[in-house]
Amino acid sequence: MHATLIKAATGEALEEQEIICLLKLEQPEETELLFSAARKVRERNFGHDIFLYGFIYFSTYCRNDCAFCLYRRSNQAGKRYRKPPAEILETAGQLTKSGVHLLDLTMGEDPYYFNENRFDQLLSLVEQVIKTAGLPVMISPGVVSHDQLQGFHEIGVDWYALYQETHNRELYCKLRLGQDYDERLDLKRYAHQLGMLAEEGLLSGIGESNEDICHSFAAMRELEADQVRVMSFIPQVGTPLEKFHTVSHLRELKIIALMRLLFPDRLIPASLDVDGLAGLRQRLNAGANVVTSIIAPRRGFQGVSQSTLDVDEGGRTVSGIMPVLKACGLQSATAARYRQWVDQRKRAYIWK
Ligand code: SAM
Ligand code: MD0
Ligand code: SF4
Repeated sequence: MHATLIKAATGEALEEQEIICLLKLEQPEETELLFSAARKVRERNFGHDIFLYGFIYFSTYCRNDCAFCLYRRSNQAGKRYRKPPAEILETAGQLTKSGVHLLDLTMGEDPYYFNENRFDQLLSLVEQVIKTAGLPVMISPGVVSHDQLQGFHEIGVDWYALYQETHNRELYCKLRLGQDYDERLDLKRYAHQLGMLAEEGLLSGIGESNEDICHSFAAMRELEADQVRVMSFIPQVGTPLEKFHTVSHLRELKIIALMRLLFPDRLIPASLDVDGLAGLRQRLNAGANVVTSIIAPRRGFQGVSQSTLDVDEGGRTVSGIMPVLKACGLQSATAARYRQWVDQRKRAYIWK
């Protein structure tokens, strides 16, 4: 294992068998070696800087029926809301003032906005957020048409987030019911063609094998995803996977560390949406360099997999997470540093 970690830390490619060995580590002394190698690689590429993402889940209506999601169309238990533009803008301002570096505008595939005549309303809303906040923006709207994605690009959206969850087609079909695998993957390639950055993401503990994870790493490499994430599956009330026997979240931590070793200069989130504030430290210690799912408290905005955990208590705010960053020997980057990272990465696509 030592030899594999040294190999990885010096930037040498790992064989599938070596990745699988690392995924199988269970002993704390061993996993700690993996995490500390990942931290070294993060420090070499990003120093002590951590980027912070504000999360605005502005509509929880969705036309899809993903097996894992609280907000799937058929689930009566998911709380539905569609926030009015004024409230979204106000929240964007509040998050910006609090010190986040990016705003992630997320929605279910809300039929209201997906109605062709209303897509312009969505574009103008996002444009207003960009203008008022003056921060880089990510959109997570689900599957849109090429023209619609181009529309987002033209108004100045920097990032397109769209997670495959798995690159095992059979498992994908059981998770994203009735949704085309290739269409979803191709849209991320199209984002790059437009000159936007793309985020790819995985679920862990949802029945995937270690080989599936290796295959996902290869797919992420091929896609040249700019940000790569993994989140432990959290079973949701009222869904077909409500009683699913999931696994320890240690698996997510090992995948984060492996992502850091395999994609040293990319962004890797530590999401507050899995284990809340209590789970932040271990994710940063595994090599993540972005804190995501920072949510404005007491405004009725929700998370995705932990829809309410720590939100109103203020645990998912910039001031709430600062002590954890500090305890890990890390600091919040400057907004200029984040903008610079985004611009430099985007230049790579313009010249392709
Ligand atoms: N509706 C859009 C879509 O699905 O692309 C945007 C929402 S997207 C940010 C929701 C993501 O949260 C999913 O792609 C999945 O990775 C994650 N997620 C949803 N439900 C989850 C759960 N129960 N446990 C863990 N992650 C979950
Ligand atoms: C997060 N709850 O960062 C958010 C969400 C969507 N782009 C991100 C899954 O954890
Ligand atoms: Fe809809 Fe996204 Fe949830 Fe799937 S994951 S049901 S597309 S909100």
